[in-house]
Amino acid sequence: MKSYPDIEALEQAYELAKNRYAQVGINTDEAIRAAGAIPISLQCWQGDDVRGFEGAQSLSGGGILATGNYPGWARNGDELRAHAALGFSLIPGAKRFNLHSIYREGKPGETIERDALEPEHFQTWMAWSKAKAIPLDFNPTFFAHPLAEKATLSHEDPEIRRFWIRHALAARRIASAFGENQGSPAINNLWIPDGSKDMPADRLSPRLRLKDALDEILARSFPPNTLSDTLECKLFGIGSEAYVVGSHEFYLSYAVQKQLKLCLDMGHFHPTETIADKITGILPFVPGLLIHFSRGLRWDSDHVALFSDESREVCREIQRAQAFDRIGVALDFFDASINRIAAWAIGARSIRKALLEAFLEPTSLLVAAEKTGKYHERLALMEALKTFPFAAVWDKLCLDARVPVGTDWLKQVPGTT
Ligand code: RNT
Ligand code: ZN
Repeated sequence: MKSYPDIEALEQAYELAKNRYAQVGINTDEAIRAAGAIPISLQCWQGDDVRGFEGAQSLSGGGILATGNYPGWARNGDELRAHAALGFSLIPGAKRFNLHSIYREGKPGETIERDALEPEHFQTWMAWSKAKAIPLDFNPTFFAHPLAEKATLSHEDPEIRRFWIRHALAARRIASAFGENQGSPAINNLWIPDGSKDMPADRLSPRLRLKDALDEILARSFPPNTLSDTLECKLFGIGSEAYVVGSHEFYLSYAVQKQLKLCLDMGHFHPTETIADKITGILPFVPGLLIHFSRGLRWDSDHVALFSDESREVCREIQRAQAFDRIGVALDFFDASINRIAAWAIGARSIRKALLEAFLEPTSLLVAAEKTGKYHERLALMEALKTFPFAAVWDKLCLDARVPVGTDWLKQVPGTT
């Protein structure tokens, strides 16, 4: 029996697939190149269930939750970097790594207040990023902290609010240092958990305080070639079911007014609401977007992102709008019930697959049918594309990228039989 993967058979299957796609005007070699070149930013927090290195035993506070007790979460920077490097070797195409402030490193046991964080606390990350040629992204951390129990940037106590403003500024400074280190902007994404479990009597005041806080945070300018700011909205969280200060309408309005980028997380809207259609609705009015690929199961549960209808539609929309230069692709899930390296591999490979499928779409044919009112033709082609030999092109993308084909990558994951 031939060993798997049978490279010759894969190459033959690819040649047949290439011809099939050529019949609808698609060059599969080009699609493979284009899909592989889009960076996917892997979330460091899947590696340790959002624990971080401040000494927290488990994620608590802020209304986000990693459930499960699968062994093997990374306990320090060296382990997290080693696990991430193994994950990278299983994922084809360009990659970035996305850090949260709580992943700062210091001397063992050292307390570093979040408003006193400096680029030096991320020196090891920056050296690693450079050595591996993996650019970094960043996030201030507004959860899992005693001062975050009631609220953060919208807190009514000016002292607490100021603490979080200083933290947000520190995060921008650090992200800008990343950008300088890597020679391209680091995305710094701001998400706060502020909200209310039950119906608030005053929805306005916290929003006005958040607006003022953002004004102050964003007043400081950094070279745009080092830092790119994004704001992430949310509909609800655990403990903020009735009201979230940083809602979609709030950040959308703010981003349009200040010309900032927005982050759309797939789990942050009503359970039946999807984000694909929002992309071209927002893009004409803001400089860009960041997508958090995630999978909510009945709620914003942050399950591993998959090659799902929702992910595929988002990638298709970005391709059709030719907007990859203005839209960041990032993962945001944290499943503590499965092997964490496998979670990265499953999620990132799935999104790479969705990107490839998007580049294999003969969009111009669909648009031509649309323009001439032949909607039956458009629908027929969309339906036919679903059974094109996509798998052979995906296998070829993995082969070219020298990462395992099919489920072969599982052999590399510790604890897999
Ligand atoms: C929370 C947001 C946010 C976080 C990460 C850890 O609902 O999605 O992006 O998941 O910052
Ligand atoms: Zn998110």
